Amino acid sequence: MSDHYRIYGVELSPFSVKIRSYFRYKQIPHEWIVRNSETMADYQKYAKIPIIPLVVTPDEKGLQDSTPIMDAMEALYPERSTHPDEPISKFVSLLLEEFGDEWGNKWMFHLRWAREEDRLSAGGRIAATMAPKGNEEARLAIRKQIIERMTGRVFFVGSSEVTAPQIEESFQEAVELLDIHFANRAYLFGGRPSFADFGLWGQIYNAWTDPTGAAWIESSAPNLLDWIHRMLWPTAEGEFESWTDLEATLAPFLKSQVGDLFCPWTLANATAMAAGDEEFSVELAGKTFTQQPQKYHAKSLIAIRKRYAEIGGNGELDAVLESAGCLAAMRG
Ligand SMILES: N[C@@H](CCC(=O)N[C@@H](CS)C(=O)NCC(=O)O)C(=O)O
Repeated sequence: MSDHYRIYGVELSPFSVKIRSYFRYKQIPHEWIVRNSETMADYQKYAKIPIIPLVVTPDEKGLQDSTPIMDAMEALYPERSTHPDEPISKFVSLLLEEFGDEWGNKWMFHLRWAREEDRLSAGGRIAATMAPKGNEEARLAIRKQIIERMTGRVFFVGSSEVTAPQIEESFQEAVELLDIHFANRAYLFGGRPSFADFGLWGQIYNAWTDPTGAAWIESSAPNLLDWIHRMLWPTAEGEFESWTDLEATLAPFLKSQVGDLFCPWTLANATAMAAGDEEFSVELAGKTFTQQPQKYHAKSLIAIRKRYAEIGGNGELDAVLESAGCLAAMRG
């Protein structure tokens, strides 16, 4: 039995850095292990599916899937809770975490692989962690392979010539709204990080490590940039704020991103999955968004609905979700 957790991940994996930041904030003893050719055999001993992050517990159990990992750790390490006490904020935080993982991942994936300079940057950095040290030829060959594989996969997250402007507008609007929200607070729900911070940050931080995402954020969003830096090593700087204090600047983000885009998208995705459709189209803020269904999202929609159902009726929360356009999706 070891005395610490092991996190297998890579810097360019948004879900991996999400979990690393969470462990750092919770002060859970852990070791960050880059998954590469040297550590692959160990990784494979514990990973049930070929995704990162993989957390190996002190008693040698492999855990995967970032949200259930945080749930499990939150139960074991309740100190420095990452759930606001107040019910509205608590649920909105869970919903924003789900949004970050699922819609935020479209921003990140699209921005990383849509343009040549971003591909070369990300492909080059991934190749550098995989190629033998000092072997430039091997690095370039791996970079080429990665870029070919990943650009062939962008349609998995709905990125195409048609949806590119929609994904980019969503990202730019999110950057603008979050920058306003962070003008006078350290984290999304006040003075300490919540589930929502970890979910959104993994994606936005990764987008910021790429040239296009960095240029867009750094040219216009200094408060968001501070949060990106802060979330690498998050600390408690104060208490959670009440929803009444957060609402003025967080509700517009909830409506324009979650209510107007993510909720109708995830509902259409679930319907298409259930019908076995190969492709679906949905109107998002007046524009048609077309992609093939994504299996995992149908599963995570069920999980967030379960969290909503567990609350068992809260009129104030329902009013917030209704005015943001999110209530119908949570009720199913
Ligand atoms: N739902 C999973 C998603 C994890 C995921 O998609 N990980 C990506 C990297 S960010 C992955 O492992 N892709 C395959 C690979 O890199 O081998 C979670 O929350 O952990």
